[in-house]
Amino acid sequence: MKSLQDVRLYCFSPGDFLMGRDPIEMVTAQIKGGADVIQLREKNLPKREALELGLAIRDLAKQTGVLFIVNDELDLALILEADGVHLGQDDIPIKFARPLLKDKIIGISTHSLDQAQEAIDSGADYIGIGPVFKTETKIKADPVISIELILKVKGLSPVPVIAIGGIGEDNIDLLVDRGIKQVAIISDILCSKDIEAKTRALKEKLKGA
Ligand code: 3NM
Repeated sequence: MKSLQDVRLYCFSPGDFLMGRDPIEMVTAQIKGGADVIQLREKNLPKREALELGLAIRDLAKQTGVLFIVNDELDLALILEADGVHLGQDDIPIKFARPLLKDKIIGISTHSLDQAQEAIDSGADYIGIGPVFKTETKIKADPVISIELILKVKGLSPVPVIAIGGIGEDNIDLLVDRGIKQVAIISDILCSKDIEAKTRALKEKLKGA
């Protein structure tokens, strides 16, 4: 299994970007292209369907050594024996999640220095920070943050800091050139016609970072 420190490219289940395609093929393509993490993020799928999809992704991730993280839902993370959970600012606080998740990974979305510091203080295993660029993917996205803020958080964080929001092939170099080499990407990959090639191209850029 990959360690969080080694994660370069953090990827996602199809969510609203399914567009008539096969979700398992979409995840497989990302893994083949070099995804280090797959997060089950299905905000609009009935829970039972999310569970079924999660079981399939969990098995794929286990076979390939990719980390499997469940978005928001502690019960699904436990049932699916995921490697961990990703929590937002409005989800269950880490002090309540930790006793249930024990030594599993807990990641937290943050959008400011204060939130990042709080996540570190509460024992998050990694921090998501964003949005780095404008994004249409997240409903009610927070204001765009600066690259300087990411660098500041990276400087004070003992745990990995993963940049997210509006990142794609057109702007990833702006991050890579500043030494930011752990990123999460949804739409640029999932909207692509050739998901495997897109994932590979992005991963190559991060490997050079
Ligand atoms: N979280 P895309 S931005 C899920 O700012 C998510 O914490 C964000 O999707 C944050 O790569 C975001 O398509 C959406 O912009 C990322």
